[in-house]
Amino acid sequence: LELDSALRNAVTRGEFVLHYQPKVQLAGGHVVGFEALVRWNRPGHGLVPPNDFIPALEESGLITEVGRWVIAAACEQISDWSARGIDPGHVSVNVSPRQFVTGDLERDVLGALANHHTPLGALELELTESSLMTSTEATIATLTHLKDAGVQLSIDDFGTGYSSLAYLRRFPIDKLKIDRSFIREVARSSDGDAITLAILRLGHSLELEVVAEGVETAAQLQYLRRHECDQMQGYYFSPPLPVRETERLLLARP
Ligand code: G
Ligand code: G
Ligand code: MN
Ligand code: NA
Repeated sequence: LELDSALRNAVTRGEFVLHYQPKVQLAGGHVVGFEALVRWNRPGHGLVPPNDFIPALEESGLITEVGRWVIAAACEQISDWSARGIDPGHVSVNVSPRQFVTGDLERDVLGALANHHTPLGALELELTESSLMTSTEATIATLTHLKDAGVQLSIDDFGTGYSSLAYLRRFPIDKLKIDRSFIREVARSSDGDAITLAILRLGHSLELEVVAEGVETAAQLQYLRRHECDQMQGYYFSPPLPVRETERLLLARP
């Protein structure tokens, strides 16, 4: 396939870039971190969004290699900012289930942290529920080792995957990210409210931080603040930004 062969060379040709979407603390309104989101600067095509190539990477297995690049690039960026006195808070990267199964996630992450002397606690991994459903002793060991190395762990798109919640106790998770399909319904339908409230209660009773994704309106923000959601991310505050604009935002911070 043309797409596959173009993707195969994209890492070595340095065609991937990361954009950074701010995460805002609802109490106080300051930026406390960013989600790193990959884009492909494909020659002749412009900046290609991840939905157009992540599925192909997952199918071909190339996601392991690209995922390794994403982790290393985020660690390098955190260290670069840190060396220049810029504190981004935490930076999270998305991890595909395949990186657990076929890749050596633990080695990739610990290697990148060491290579770039990344400050402890700055890297966060966003895992999906499906990664955690294929839970083996190896998954538990990997997550425990990462946690011991100061890596924060969150569950992305929470509420859209399998419904077993047992993994919340088995794994050393720090945060839940409420999927934006639920946030969209907040302040619009009572179902959306009920699910969002249930996730907030579940998260807080397990002493996890809860993050809302896809916040687009003031009404959603007010709702989330009233119900003590910890952090929010979404176009209402900012879209994902290229590095330069991310730096501008960090440097403009009071
Ligand atoms: O940035 P955007 O909203 O277009 O991202 C769309 C989807 O692509 C999201 O679900 C996001 O989790 C996923 N995505 C973005 N960057 C990465 C990445 O580095 N690795 C993986 N596995 N998924 C990513
Ligand atoms: O699945 P994941 O949470 O990783 O998806 C992140 C993606 O969501 C990014 O590609 C980003 O562009 C997109 N996104 C971020 N904020 C918003 C928002 O407020 N509304 C919508 N519709 N998408 C958003
Ligand atoms: Mn995510
Ligand atoms: Na998500």
